[in-house]
Amino acid sequence: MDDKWKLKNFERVVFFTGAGISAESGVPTFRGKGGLWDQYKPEEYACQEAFDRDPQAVWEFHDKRREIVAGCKPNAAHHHIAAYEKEHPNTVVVTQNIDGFHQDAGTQNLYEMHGSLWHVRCDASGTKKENRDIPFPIEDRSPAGEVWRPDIVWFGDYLNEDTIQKARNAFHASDLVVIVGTSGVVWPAAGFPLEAQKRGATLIEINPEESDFSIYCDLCLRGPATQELPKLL
Ligand code: BJW
Repeated sequence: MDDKWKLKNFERVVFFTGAGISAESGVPTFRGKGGLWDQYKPEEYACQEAFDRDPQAVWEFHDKRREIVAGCKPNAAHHHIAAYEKEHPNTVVVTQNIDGFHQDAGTQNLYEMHGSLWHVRCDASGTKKENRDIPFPIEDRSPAGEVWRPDIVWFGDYLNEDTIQKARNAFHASDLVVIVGTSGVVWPAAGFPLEAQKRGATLIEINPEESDFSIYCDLCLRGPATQELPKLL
């Protein structure tokens, strides 16, 4: 690979990550063969309407996911990113993942665009708290007497405005976006690397498969994140 693509040639790097970065940890992705959406319909498990209709079923789905994630750990790709950030504090990680692996690996400058599997919230009382119980005690009630819901951005949910603004600022200030393990089909998240590119940033993709980003990228590294990421260091 040409030396010009190495991270050392850039000043402000944003890593934009998706489910693929955690695939080698053993966490299933959403789309493609063996993806979560093959087995579970998002309209039954990943939207507010489903939760209002049957919170128990939605919580059971999230309990299973908590169990899977709790049984896995960050992999070399998460650790490489955290180590790079330690050396280059300008670095920002924007993730669509809810597993918490970037924090576990030691990443500090992190925006979780789609929330966290380990937080719950109640919109009626405007409260939010960390919770790691498996299964989640659904009988617990929020200060407003409501069932707590996972603090995850489901389909049709608005993303947290503060998180979005901070993530957008990081993309706009970046000169390199490394896109790792995302299909790029979910919006508005998918728009951010493209906004960065319009402002002059280079885009590098790491993904064994083509994604919706591939045609826009300056370089595509076709392979698993744990193998391809070290090539940029
Ligand atoms: C590897 C690998 C290895 C494998 N190494 N790589 C504009 C246009 C079209 C639609 C919309 C639009 N604006 C809004 C929408 C609607 C919707 C949307 O985007 N729909 C599209 C799917 C068509 N967006 C929303 O609803 C968003 N809200 C919103 O816009 O609010 C405003 C609004 C409100 C009302 C009306 C209209 C607007 C919210 C989106 C929330 C997404 N949430 C989810 C699920 C959370 C629930 C849960 O987890 O339980 O977030 S969906 C799911 O997809 C999850 C992910 O974060 C997200 C992205 O997936 P990701 O990470 O890319 O994973 P995969 O599986 O797709 O891809 C994995 C990749 O890894 C693959 O490419 C593999 O090849 C690769 N890979 N191994 C490296 N080892």
